[in-house]
Amino acid sequence: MDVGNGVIGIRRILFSFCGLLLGLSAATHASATAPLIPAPTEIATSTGAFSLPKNQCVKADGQPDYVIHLIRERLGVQRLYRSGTCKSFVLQFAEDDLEEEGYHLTIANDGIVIRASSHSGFFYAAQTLGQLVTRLDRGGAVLPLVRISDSPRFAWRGVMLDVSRHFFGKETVLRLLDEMARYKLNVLHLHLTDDPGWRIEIPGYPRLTEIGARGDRSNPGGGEPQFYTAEDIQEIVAYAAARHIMIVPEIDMPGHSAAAARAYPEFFDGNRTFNPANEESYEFISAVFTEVARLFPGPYIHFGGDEVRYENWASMPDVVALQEREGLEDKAAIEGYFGRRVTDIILSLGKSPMAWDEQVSAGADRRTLIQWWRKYQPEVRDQAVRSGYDVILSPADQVYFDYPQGPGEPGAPWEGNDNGPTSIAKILAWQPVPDSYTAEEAVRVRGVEAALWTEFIRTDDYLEFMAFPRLLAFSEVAWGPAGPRDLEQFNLRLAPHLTGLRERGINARRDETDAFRYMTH
Ligand code: TNX
Repeated sequence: MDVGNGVIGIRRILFSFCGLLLGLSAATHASATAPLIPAPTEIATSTGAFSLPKNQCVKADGQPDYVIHLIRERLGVQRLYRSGTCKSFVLQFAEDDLEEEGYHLTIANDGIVIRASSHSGFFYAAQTLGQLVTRLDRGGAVLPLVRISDSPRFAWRGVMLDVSRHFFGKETVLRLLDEMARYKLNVLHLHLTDDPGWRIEIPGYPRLTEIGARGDRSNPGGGEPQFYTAEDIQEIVAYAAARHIMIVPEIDMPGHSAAAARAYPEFFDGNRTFNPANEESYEFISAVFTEVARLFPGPYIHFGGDEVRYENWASMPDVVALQEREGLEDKAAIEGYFGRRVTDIILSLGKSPMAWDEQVSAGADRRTLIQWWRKYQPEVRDQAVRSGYDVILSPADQVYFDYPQGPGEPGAPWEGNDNGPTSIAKILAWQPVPDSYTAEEAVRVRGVEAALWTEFIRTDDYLEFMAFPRLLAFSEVAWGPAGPRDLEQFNLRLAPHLTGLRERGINARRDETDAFRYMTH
């Protein structure tokens, strides 16, 4: 049974077929009959289809509300029992000894069986099932006959959204979470603060939102404050949790902090960088992280630590005194001191620190999860891995979705956008873990994260245009197995997803002709 033959990303078929699926076709046909994104680890299809009538018994004992909702909505099932009184079931959830997030899904002539060991496994199986529906009408759902065995390559499949440069409200975040869940992405990193705006309320520091939250990159300091209330955050966190998505809050420091500096200049250097010698700076930071830790139940707090402009420190008497007292050699060492104070605060709150890769040379605590972004400095990634940090990979060239998608298309004009636009082809070609890594080094790579920086993105429409369908290609890298990926085969699978995104009101880019609507420079 050579179903894996010639199929990109499909490793091997583990299952022995029990005669249920006769007429097994080569899995290459899966692109036509099962346009799944991300592609599952293993899939075997057979000819024929299964109809799931609306009025049938579905046994879903123990499944949480959201999985029930998925099954109802995407499969049109009306009668659904958490503890069944029916004699037979057309869809069943069964416990199995699989790895966390993994699942087996069988659609045969006599019904559907989902096997998993955890809620997330059942959840991802339900997402896959939703993607398999070829027709949903008054009679119910029609699905292809398949056997799928699937589990993610990376535990961390992230998306970063910058809500400081331009603010995106709760509704936008919830819509993004829905799409992330559909494509099996499981971390939303919110870049909550930066120079243009501070976007979270902190008790005891009202000026952060009264002053720091005003304005954005298009309208510096102006307009009404734009930020998430504590209730907004609680709603976002709960919505994400139902979809197996963790929220990682980022409060960027000691640089990229002009918004906080406008509100509380006494903790800063006269410009946009914290004063590392002022004990009150750490009291402030402690209050901020205490509230962040309260609102975000996830284990991580990201403290930024990127692109620190510390020129002013040299002329500040208290910083010079600190440097002498602590025996700090240079400004990088002062940055390291600041980082250690901050990681101590985060650790004391029972959270794990996370930071951009500049913190490797600043000597961050080894418990800091490092996010590598400077793709022109692969040695920083390697140094991090070899010196015992866990890393998340976000190389600007492959996964910064503020960069253009095609030649001449709109996008951020920053350096880093080398080797052509950040196209689907470029994303699919990305092999996150270098071949040279040993097995121990490779496990340090906890995952990957795409970044939606918003200096030039002001509207939901444009945000969606930049994010979709690139996030779908990204999910192929984040979830799917290692190895070469076939662009043509991906594009075949992508076509119905583009239609679906558009039907859901998402302004996904279809081709280069769409880009002209957004020509801004
Ligand atoms: C670099 S990535 C930045 C961001 C910008 C982004 C634009 C990082 C840690 N810093 O502040 O928004 O490039 O592409």
